[in-house]
Amino acid sequence: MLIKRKRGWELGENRATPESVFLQRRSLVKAMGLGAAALALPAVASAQDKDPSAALYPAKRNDKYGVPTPMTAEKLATTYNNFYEFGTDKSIWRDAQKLEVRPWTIKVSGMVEKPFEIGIDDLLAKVQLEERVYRHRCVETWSMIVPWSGFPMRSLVELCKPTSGAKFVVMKTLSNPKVMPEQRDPLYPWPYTEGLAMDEAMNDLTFIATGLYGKPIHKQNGAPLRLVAPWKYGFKNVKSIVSVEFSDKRPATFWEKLQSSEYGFWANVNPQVPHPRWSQATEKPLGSSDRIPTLLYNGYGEFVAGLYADRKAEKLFM
Ligand SMILES: Nc1nc2c(c(=O)[nH]1)N[C@H]1C(S)=C(S)[C@@H](COP(=O)(O)O)O[C@H]1N2
Ligand SMILES: [Mo]
Repeated sequence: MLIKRKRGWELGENRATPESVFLQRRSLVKAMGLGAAALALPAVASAQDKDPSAALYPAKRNDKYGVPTPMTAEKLATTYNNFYEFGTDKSIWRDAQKLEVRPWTIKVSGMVEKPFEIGIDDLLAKVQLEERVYRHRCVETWSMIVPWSGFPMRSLVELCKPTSGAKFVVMKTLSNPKVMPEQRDPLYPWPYTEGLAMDEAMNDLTFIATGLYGKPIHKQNGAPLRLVAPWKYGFKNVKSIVSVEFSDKRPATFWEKLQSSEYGFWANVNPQVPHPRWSQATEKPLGSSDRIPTLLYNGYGEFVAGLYADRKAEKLFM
């Protein structure tokens, strides 16, 4: 049986604004007697260039779902991250460079015609890449607007050939405690697991990101592939996926296992439904000092509200 440790509050660290993080880092750098150059991102650019899929980017932009503005600076979106496998604070981007993203195999299992494995580059060769600029709303109340590259989740589902009884798709992050030190902490329900109902997975908006800012996706953002469901709180967007499983049962997800009273399966963004410990009415865009109103379904209601018409009895917004 799973031992639960009440650590849900760690995902509620909304006091650590990006500004304060940057200010702290700047004073640290100053204290160490280093110049502004130490704040630059030395390793990241070369990791992008060395990626074997680099030539596939940038992909053609699809503006069908809007092009929200203002775009978050790449430096902010790639240095302020949630990736608990590498640590519980926001500054894990440097440690995440240890993640090896080749070879990378995705295992397809469960209720499918035939289970199989596929390498990331074989998968990339089977899909049509495009760029989409999406809003991202973390449950902790920070938000960003970034250009993902990738392909519709629907293309992945079709490739997997689920059987008619499949109702949910369950996705998991790589297990590798050597590289991801927090995975040695047995009180977390590793590996990070998320899921979508089948109709959510097949929705036009649901995206698998393999690129970011016109390049292969950064390791800290979930290379080589991560989920992007922009109408849901950010924790649904499972990173560095190695397993895609189809099931007739709703999975228990990572945060739900840790703290089900605060983090549920559906997790749709709704400014009217507060988190038990803070309001969700407004959000703080990364790099901005002003709060802005949060929108129902993070502004994507026209594309996704219909998914929930027959699910009113569920806890849709937590
Ligand atoms: N495997 C894994 N996926 C994860 C997380 C995580 O800790 N581990 N954090 C989630 C949360 S809470 C958010 S807000 C987003 C953050 O994505 P970003 O770092 O690319 O902005 O990733 C989500 N996916
Ligand atoms: Mo989040």
